[in-house]
Amino acid sequence: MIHQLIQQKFKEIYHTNPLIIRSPGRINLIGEHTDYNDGFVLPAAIDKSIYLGFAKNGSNTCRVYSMDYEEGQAFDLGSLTPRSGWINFIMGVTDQLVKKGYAVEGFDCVFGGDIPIGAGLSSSAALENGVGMGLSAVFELNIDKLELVNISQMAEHEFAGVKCGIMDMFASMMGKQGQAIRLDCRSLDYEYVPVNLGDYQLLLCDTQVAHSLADSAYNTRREECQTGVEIIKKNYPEVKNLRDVEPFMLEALKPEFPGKVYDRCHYVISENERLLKSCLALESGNLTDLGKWLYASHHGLSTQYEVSCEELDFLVEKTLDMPYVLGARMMGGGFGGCTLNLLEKSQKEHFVENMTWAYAEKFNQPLKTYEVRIENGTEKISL
Ligand code: GAF
Repeated sequence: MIHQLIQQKFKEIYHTNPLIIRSPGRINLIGEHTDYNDGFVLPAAIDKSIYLGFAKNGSNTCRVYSMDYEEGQAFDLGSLTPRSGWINFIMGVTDQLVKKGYAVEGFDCVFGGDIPIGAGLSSSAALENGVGMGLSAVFELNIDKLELVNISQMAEHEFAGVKCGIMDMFASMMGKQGQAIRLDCRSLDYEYVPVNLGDYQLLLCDTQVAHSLADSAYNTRREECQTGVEIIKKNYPEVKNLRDVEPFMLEALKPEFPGKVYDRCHYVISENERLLKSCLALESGNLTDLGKWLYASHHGLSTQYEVSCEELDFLVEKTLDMPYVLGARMMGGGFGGCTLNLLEKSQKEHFVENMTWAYAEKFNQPLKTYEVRIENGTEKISL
């Protein structure tokens, strides 16, 4: 068990017993690039997690060891400025806590886990949430979960330089076994939606690529959406964000949008509608409809929002002639990472074999597949 390895390593390096946190990655059923547009998302925490051990060390220095990178780094609470690599996520959260006036002192930490890195399963949000909850527990700060989610998001903005929405950290923190979270990213109202798939299951296909333009393109998409909102607002002052835009408003102003802005806005507005319909489909057990919305979501992400890539498109298209697959789409920010597939359980092996073979033939790259269970969010665990 990973948490036992963490405990062992902690004792070996720091000669004391840690408090242990488990913080999971996430999937998102549908509702992509809608979170920063005040829209809806439908994510869930998964059974792949980061485990973190923490203890105070009575100094002003924070010492952190990554089991996965087999590397230790340290920083002082008085000099919290961004570096590169994994330490940024830990420094970023510590920095937010300090800025908010929480009484954080020097600590020791060991972390490691089984969330595939760079696969779009939000290992960074899991790490940030784990650090927030761990430090809150060790220093008895009593920070509530929603505040921790905000802290993680700000850490990502300020230390990782990605102006991400709130979905990843929210899903990782608030997840509940067997349920997806239907989150309104404007009000942060949320409800749990049971994911009962009967004879069907979810399976992820990992392209194992992470194209380098992902971060810059993410920030550009945000700006394009904002440009759209500014234009629409002039005619419809009640509009605060794309969430408030009705399709007729977009059509009426179509000639006024520069470049790709119309397409970007059209995608976001349609994706919000697809999400609401997907929730109904899930609630009524109509998985065939759910599958259709997944395919439609991918089509929009690929052709209108343009955040897919050759590898993701290939994997989704490949499933179109597999009658036992109800739906598939790219998941997360895009430009690599995983596709989410909804398929008949009995065909899983056949599916994996076919996809692996086809992917290797086309890209000369291995394909990894992951079965995921929907699990609880970030939590303290006892050993
Ligand atoms: C990334 C971001 F971090 C999320 O906030 C979200 O925007 C997602 O891309 C796209 O839906 O995971």
